[in-house]
Amino acid sequence: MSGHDRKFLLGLYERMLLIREFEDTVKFLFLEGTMPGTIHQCQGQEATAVGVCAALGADDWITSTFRGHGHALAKGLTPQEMMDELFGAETGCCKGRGGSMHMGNMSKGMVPGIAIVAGGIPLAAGMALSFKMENKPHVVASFFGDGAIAEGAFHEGVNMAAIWDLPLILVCENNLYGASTHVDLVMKNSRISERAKSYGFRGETVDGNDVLAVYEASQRAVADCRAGKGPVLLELLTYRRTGHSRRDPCHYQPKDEREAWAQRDPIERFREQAHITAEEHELINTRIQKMLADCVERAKVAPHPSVSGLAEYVFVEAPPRSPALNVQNPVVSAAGSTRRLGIAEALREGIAEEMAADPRVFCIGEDIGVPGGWGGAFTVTLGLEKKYSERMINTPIAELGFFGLATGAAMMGMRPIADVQYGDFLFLASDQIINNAAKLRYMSGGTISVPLVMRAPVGATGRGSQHAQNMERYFTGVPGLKVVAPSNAYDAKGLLKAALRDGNPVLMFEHKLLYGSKGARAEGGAVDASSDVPAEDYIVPLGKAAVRREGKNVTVLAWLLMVHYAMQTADELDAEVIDVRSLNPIDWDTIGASVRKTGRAVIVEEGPITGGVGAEIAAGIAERWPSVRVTRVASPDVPVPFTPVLENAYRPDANRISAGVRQILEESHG
Ligand SMILES: Cc1ncc(C[n+]2csc(CCOP(=O)(O)OP(=O)(O)O)c2C)c(N)n1
Repeated sequence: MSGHDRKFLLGLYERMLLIREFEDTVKFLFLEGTMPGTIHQCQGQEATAVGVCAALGADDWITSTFRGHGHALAKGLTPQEMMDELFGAETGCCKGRGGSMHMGNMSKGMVPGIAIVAGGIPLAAGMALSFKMENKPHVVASFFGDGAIAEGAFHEGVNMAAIWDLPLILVCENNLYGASTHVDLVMKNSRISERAKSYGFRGETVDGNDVLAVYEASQRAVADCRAGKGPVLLELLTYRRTGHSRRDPCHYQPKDEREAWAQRDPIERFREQAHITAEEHELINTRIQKMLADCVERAKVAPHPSVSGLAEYVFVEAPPRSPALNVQNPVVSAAGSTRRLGIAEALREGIAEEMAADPRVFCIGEDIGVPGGWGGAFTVTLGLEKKYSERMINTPIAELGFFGLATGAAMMGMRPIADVQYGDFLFLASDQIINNAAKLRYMSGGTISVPLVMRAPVGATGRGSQHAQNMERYFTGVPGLKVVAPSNAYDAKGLLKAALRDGNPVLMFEHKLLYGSKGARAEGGAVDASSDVPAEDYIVPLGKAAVRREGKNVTVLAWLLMVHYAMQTADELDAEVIDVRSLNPIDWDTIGASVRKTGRAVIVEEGPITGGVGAEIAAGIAERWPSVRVTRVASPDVPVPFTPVLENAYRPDANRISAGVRQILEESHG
């Protein structure tokens, strides 16, 4: 015990005992049927949580998992705010929106638990990235189980932490089991710490049931991180003395193994090691029992959220950072200082302006920021590294990982712009986008905001099935995520700026055929998406559609490339063309004003008809204005073909739109 004062040792003991007693109390309440939901407990693993957190300062952070009660108590959350949360009360640490698997409190340096195995690791790396970029001395300790090692999120997050020497402590609680599966069944090399070497940093295996050994290893790791030496992997050997969750009887844990680990119980061992006397134990234990009994009594009667608050905390309401023109349609500015720009140029200009105005804005993605490199797959960020080399983060090919890093950095107040080379790769990133970026605000009871802008090129352009999908269908219905899809340069720049200032995760889809500097040629018709772009600051507000052409016969609703094709048919049939451009939220006011006037709506979508955004718009119109006749023109339900003859047959064009419009006109006249 040399070097540690008595108060510190008693503090470690009390914290470990509190975790054990808290968990036993919760287990009883749960089995009794008093407590809702499910629980994943940590009896037997108290030394890992307490040892690591004792080495962290108040300004350091942790991320945790579904098994986070111990981490939370060790990081300083009160048993009361946690018990209230477990009972689903408004007074809980996440206002009852998180529950057992998402325990956390941002004001105490703990992100709500991430219940997707390994999902917290890229997030933690992103938090560490933000500290490095902002020269803050904080470190992040990311707790995860041995099961996380097999996930791509582990590899991708750890690799990026290594490349950029991020202040991240990777805390693997190796309790020998992932659910009911023993580590030896899922790892050829079950010495987890050895993986660190292959990434180029230090790893250590530590007796995770020895709280002082954990504390000292964590201190070394914190020192390395603060000295800028990059991440450290701590493999803490421990054992779960309870079921994986709920009523798991642990039949897969052999009796002799259980007994051997019971001999090494972290609390019993430390009591002997630190010579905790019976009187000291009694004093501490009595205090804990009383506190927990009081907590339970209070939690049982704590107020539950009002049902009217169901939709609270989905989005943050952020004031715009600066005054803006707020113009909906392309205009020549008062000063007359517009230029004709293509979408790629306009986006580049918008990003550069926002980077100049706000040091928190940075770009993260593949093949960006490399001198002589591509500037992303479609040149949008070309050359920005000349002025902003520190804020152009070129990543490995790791979409799940870097969208997670971007989310973590955004959560810490940065303003990342993450881009994928092709929208199709969003499937890889979708866990971080949908489960983390879009949900963290809600799960945390409104204490987190994720001001993250994401950009993704979409559209069928001669690249076959895996570089061509219109991905907006998959992301439009995600609560907590805004989605935009501009059809011209003015909108692209204005929406990007609005997104950056919005304070919420915003995903922008861009059509590959529309990037071209002064308009591009698509098969099936000339398309020029360039437009007059003012030199001065402006935004295009999120959630607003634009009427591109007024007409009286029928309303044609489209976005991205389809707006241009719809416009090619509009004169002939006197159609009103609405550029939907904000897919979530949808601007029902503008749509309603038009369809009430025309009585007919044709929704045009590039992408398979079944389950598309068009289906959502059609349903929305039918519910709100039942007398309006609605139909859709969309791609058939097939993967995007390569050969031009089939690709052109796949994607709606002006002829098909015109046929769709004629049909609805004939039907309603007939
Ligand atoms: C991505 C993902 N796959 C599966 C699950 C279901 N699941 C929850 S916990 C768990 C086992 C995790 O084991 P480990 O990472 O070792 O953590 P421990 O339970 O030992 O704390 C599984 C498979 C999940 N939550 N997330």
